[in-house]
Amino acid sequence: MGTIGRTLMIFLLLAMMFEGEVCGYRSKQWRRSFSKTDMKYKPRKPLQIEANETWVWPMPAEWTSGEGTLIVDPKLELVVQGSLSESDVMEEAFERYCGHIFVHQTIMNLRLPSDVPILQRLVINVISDSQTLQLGTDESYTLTIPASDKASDVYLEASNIYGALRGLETFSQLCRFNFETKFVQIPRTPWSIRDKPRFQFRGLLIDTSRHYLPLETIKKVIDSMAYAKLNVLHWHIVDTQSFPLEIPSYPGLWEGSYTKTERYTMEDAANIVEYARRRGINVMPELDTPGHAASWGVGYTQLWPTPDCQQPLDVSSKFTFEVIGGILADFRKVFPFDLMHLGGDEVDTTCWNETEHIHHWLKEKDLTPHDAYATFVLEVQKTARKLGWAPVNWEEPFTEFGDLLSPDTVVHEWYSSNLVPEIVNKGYRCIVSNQDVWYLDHLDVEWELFYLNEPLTDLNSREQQELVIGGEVCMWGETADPGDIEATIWPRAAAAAERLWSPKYLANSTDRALPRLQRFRCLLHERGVGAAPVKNYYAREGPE
Ligand code: CP6
Repeated sequence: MGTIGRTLMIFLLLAMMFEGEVCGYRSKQWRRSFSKTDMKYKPRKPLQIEANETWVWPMPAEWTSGEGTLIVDPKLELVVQGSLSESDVMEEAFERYCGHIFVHQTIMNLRLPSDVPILQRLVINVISDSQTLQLGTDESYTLTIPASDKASDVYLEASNIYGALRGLETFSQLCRFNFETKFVQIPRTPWSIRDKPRFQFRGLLIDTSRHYLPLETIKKVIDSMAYAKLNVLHWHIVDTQSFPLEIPSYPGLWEGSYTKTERYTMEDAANIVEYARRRGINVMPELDTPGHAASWGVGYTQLWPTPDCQQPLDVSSKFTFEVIGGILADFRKVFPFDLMHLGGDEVDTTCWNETEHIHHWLKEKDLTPHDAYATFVLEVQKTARKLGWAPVNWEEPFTEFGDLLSPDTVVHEWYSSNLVPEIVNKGYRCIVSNQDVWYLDHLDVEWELFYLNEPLTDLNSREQQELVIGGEVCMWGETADPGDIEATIWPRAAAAAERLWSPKYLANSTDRALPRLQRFRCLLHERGVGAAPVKNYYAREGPE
């Protein structure tokens, strides 16, 4: 390439960088001074995808589309068929989605053209009346949108309401407001979509200990999870920094909250769980012990080895296990999900050795601090199991004393590379959260790495693969509070959401995903979620 060619290339590259983001504004973060081009209107091309592609995020398992267009009546009606005895979840969801679909259409008595078919009814056929939402609940659905010259019904079929919710999300993403006709339209009809998730566990962790998150913030996070078809909110409620939740059995515990207003009542927790259920999302609570627990001792100092050495919790004291039993029993009343996360990570046993009465106790029982760590975690697991939960632990109990864990344990990988094959080869179920690429608090990790993290890497047999129940992106709270949590989660969590929902062969190219992810980010904005730009935001390299 000659000098002219190279100059042109550089110019083009710079021009692309300055192009910035979509959604109707351009990023100016690298501009230092005024230039003449700033003073002129610069049209921007709309996002483009291939003709056989879909904008729906995450990509459905199977679809076909045509070349027609349908207008959607702003008085779209919901018809629920099948065996539902109570359809309030469906009706409420339909109202929510109408709000999204018709956000530009405040005039309900629009004069619709009389010579073309109009979509007037959304017919939802729900086969089973079960309202149970658990790990493995069927989320599949089929969505049929007729050709422009055919019947006026959209048909959505699912085995239960939760699959129907996923189908409603997909339907809402196909509807677009046309600013010329001022109608909501569905392009490329007819559509036939047959969809189901690749993994049953598609999680997002929030951490209300490092920063308190108001209920409204948590609810908005839940709303946004449903847009990306994520289905487990992993609620890391308590940690060293604060204990914000009320525990009726031990009312002193929330003395460890930051302030008296930065707290959740048990009713709040129940309210969050029900809010999430109505969006097809399970809440998996976490009680992290014996480390990450210093805030417990604000109200009950006897839980600390000593006031100067506050964790791990005192392993030698019966009271410690009474308190844990009380907390778990209280949790059980509001958290119906089958999985209970018991933490068990990052335990430093120095305090146990250095505290006289614990040191004596260890000697007496002939236990090393490491043995005591194992005993502690196993004891808490036993309590959780008695309450009907399958225990989840971070990977350390597996790497430290894996031979002692019973087979119902779910191991949550996060730290060690290449651990997943070891976990499943020992027969344990596994959740993948690789800290290098799925930790949202790592602000410098870009969406492409989130997108390309493949949970089944190096797993060849079906038995191995089926033990990986899914994955989870983690929004640890040290680096984000209500002011920036949405922009820290989105759009990168969406990249992982497509990896966890869509078939692998459809979700393997970031080039292909890019315009679709940019469009999904616009959709988040349209729905009031403050997602960060897809490009350029985290990697602030740019020209000087
Ligand atoms: N808190 C708890 C944390 C982390 C973990 N557990 C954590 C560790 C390392 C990184 C990010 C988060 N903040 N309770 C580890 C599972 Cl890089």
